[in-house]
Amino acid sequence: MMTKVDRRDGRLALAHLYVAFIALALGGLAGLLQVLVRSGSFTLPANIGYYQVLTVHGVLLGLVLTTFFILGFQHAAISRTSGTYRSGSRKAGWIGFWVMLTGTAMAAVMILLNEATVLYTFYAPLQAHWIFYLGLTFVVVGSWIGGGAMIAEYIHWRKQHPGQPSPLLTFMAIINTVLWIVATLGVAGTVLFQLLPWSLGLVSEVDVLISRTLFWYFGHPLVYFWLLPAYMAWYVIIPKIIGGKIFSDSLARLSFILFLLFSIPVGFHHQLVEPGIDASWKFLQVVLTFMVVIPSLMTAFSLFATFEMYGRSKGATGLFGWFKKLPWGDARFTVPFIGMAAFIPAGAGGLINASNQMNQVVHNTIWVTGHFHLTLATSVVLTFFGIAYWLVPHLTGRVLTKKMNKLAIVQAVVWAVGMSIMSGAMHAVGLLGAPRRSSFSTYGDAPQALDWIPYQVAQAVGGTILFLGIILILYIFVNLAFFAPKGEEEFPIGETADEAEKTPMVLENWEIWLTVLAALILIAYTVPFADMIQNAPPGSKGFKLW
Ligand code: CU1
Repeated sequence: MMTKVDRRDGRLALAHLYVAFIALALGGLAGLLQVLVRSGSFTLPANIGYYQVLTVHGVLLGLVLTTFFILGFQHAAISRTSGTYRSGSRKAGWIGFWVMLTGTAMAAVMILLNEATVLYTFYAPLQAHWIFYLGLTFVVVGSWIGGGAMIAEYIHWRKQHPGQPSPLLTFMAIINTVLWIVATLGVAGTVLFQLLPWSLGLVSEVDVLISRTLFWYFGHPLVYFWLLPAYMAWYVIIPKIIGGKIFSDSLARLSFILFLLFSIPVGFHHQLVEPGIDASWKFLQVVLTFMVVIPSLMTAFSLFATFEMYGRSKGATGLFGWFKKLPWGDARFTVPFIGMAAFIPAGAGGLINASNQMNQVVHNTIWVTGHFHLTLATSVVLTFFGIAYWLVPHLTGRVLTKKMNKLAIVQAVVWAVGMSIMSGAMHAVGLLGAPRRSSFSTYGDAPQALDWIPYQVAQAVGGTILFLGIILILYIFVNLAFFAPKGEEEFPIGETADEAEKTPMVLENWEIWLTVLAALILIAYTVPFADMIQNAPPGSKGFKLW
């Protein structure tokens, strides 16, 4: 196995990371503007609209930062664990990158021109300029090309090593790529067959229920697409950083397979209050949603087993003695660990959102925003930062200095404090009924609005602290990319514990898992989707192709 990512593959990965961090800078600024507006004491200059800024923030951070970072990380991870890319795959990786970047630029220009102020979920009947939808299509297609390169390298490795399980990190990246490709079929469907023709004026109506259903077929697995790379770091990289071992290769693979199976056929839990979907289908999908508890608990168990095994090997005694033995001074561990800790309240909130009854309380309130600022904007993003602290210098041939390491830990603490305040306030005022996505100017006359003000101010305080955190991470990123001293930074890959069972090959049998996946999707969606088409409201032509 290579211990260093090939220079040429490294450049491909780095290109993705540069775009991701530029998106973080601009999207973070947009986030700051939003909380300031919501505090009620700030107005946007130059006729910039609140919802426009909201769109910039959501698209840049939710879609651009994540997709580019993840593809860059996965390219590097596959090259590191399965060997240097063949030139065809690397070329495909670059084509994918440029297609995605072109699409991003198209969408960004339209958002900046205020021609695509449709939020990052771009639900109909909000309508954007067709160039925005075409740009999104480019982003998705580009990601398929990049993902195709990853799959090609994986297939090549399997052919070269018959009968052997693939490297764990490669396997995980491939699961995430498959999840992404299957999930994006939904968003590609609504964009290509509904939103794009509609924005071009080729059709006069869009069936909103169908477009939302296709969106959420994609939207829920989207969050797992964000989460799984963080899990890759927790399962495979953190054990090596702390000097321990991966608890079980098989358990890690099985949990990733379960995440793939249970993240896609569940989009209805975002549509629980929507008419036009029979309650029994919503019930089935909610049950499938809750299945995700199984791999989640497997993951938590596995990670803490690694921590405990390591601590005990260092002589820790008692129930929690191992906790003190962990390398708290190492940003590569501590930053993702804070992310992991945030996942405990984040997961609990997710159970509330997905529960039909409790969802009624929080639906479309700013609680939901608070929720995904714990999941995506804390657990995932802090883990991504933790990855960047070794990945960027590894790829640029530099090192993470003691000083930057310390600053990275400060950054994570600033982030945790800012997010606790902002997300905490969002959760709390959401329970009081404050709507998500709205600004004070739109609900200021509501009788409850006055009660919400202190929470909006708290959001602004937390958001401002978070913006400070963004300045810190950008400073560290630029240092690691361009200024840190030259040297060798390790790309850590954990080894499996000696006591772990041998990995059974059934875990790598794609025929089985893809069949189960297809069956689950068909069971969960065929009948309700057919219902939507047959019972499309008069005047709506439903899904144009049908
Ligand atoms: Cu969801």
